[in-house]
Amino acid sequence: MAVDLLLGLQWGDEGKGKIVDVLTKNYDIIARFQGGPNAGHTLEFDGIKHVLHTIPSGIFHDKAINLVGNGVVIDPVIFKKELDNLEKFNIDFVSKLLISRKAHIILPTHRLLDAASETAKGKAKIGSTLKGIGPTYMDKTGRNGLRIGDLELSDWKDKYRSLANKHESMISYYNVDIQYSLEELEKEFFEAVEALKKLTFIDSEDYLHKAQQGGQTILAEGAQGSLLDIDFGTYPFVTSSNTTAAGACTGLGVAPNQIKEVYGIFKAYTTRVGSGPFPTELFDEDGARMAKVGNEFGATTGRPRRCGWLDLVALKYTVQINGVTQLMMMKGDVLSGFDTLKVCTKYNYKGKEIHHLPFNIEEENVSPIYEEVKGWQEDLTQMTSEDQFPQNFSDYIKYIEDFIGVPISIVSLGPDRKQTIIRN
Ligand code: 2SA
Ligand code: MG
Repeated sequence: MAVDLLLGLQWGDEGKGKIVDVLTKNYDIIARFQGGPNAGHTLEFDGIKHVLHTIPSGIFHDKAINLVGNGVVIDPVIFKKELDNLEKFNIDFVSKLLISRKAHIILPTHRLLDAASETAKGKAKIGSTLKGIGPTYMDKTGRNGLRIGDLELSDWKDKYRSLANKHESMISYYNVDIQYSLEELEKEFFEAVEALKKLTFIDSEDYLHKAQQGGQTILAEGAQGSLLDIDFGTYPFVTSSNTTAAGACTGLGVAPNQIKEVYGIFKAYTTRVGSGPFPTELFDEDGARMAKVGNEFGATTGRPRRCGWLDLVALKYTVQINGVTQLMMMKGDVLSGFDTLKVCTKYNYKGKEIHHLPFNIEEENVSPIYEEVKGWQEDLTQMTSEDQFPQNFSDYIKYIEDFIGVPISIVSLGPDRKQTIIRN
């Protein structure tokens, strides 16, 4: 049996959580492969909105197993809060939530280091979510990290202590004013670790291999977006993991030839939260309108998201890198009411027209070249089938499909599960 893969094609917040929730009925296992509590995956059904950070978005379904893969970084404190929240909704997570022993742990001092590094950078800050993501992945690749499986060993606290001590000296190296009480942070951390230990830790690559051999279906769930990928994103304004398709292989132990469908999710416009280049960003009323109608605020930090027109140059790039087989377009409903829409189809790069993302994508080098398409006025949010779409909306979909060369198989017209139109 094959593994299908779902990931974001822009700078995150494309709506991955919602679509995973919609697709979960087709899968036995939902597996998160990278990122950590920097993610905010929003799901809405029965009039209630849920935000997940580390737990896979299939958790609200009765049957599916939800696996946190080895590529994920886990903050026990935030994880416990997520579990407490699920408990309120009577979700029996103990029976259907598994954690890879090889996943790395975010220490309280990782969070402090993230804050110290960002403060020291000043204006050049990444705009990180301050969840300790960068420092935790640094310890992973630096071969110093503490892993979930370590919690099963008797000496894990010694390992914890020596790492935390090292972090404390690194924090003082930054020489910035960070106020904290490590004692309080550690109390919360150790309590949360005990809560986490009630869950099942597994050798997840072996589990997934056997599940596949037994004919089970697996959906790999990505976090953030491809333009935040550590290798292929707008470096250094990126996150610290591979958010692209390759990340599913390393973050779950799934072989490339086992991946079948690659679902790529994008918004009908573009958003970005945090710093970094964004060629189609709008600073005018149009952008403000997208932010307002689209309710564009970070699901983890509450920060306002920057908004702009759809960037097809960037989208084509991420479709290629990921080998996307099906596109899913989100939030087309937010664009209702514009007379014309702009779509970026190439860049002006230092005076030359180019069709790809250059190494140096800073604002001063790159400006978008747009084509205009007709907008539509109708409210799309109540539509239940494609034949109700206004012609100009259908034309917008067709325009994107033709440009990218991949079909759009799902059109989402609102945050609720029900506002989802499957096209094939
Ligand atoms: P980090 O915290 O080290 O991973 O931050 C590095 C950059 O990655 C961006 N990033 C994100 N961008 C969009 N959505 C994310 N998740 C939350 C959400 C973000 C929030 O769903 O809204 O609530 O602010 C996410 N996580 C990381 C981040 O902004 C930095 O640019
Ligand atoms: Mg999000």
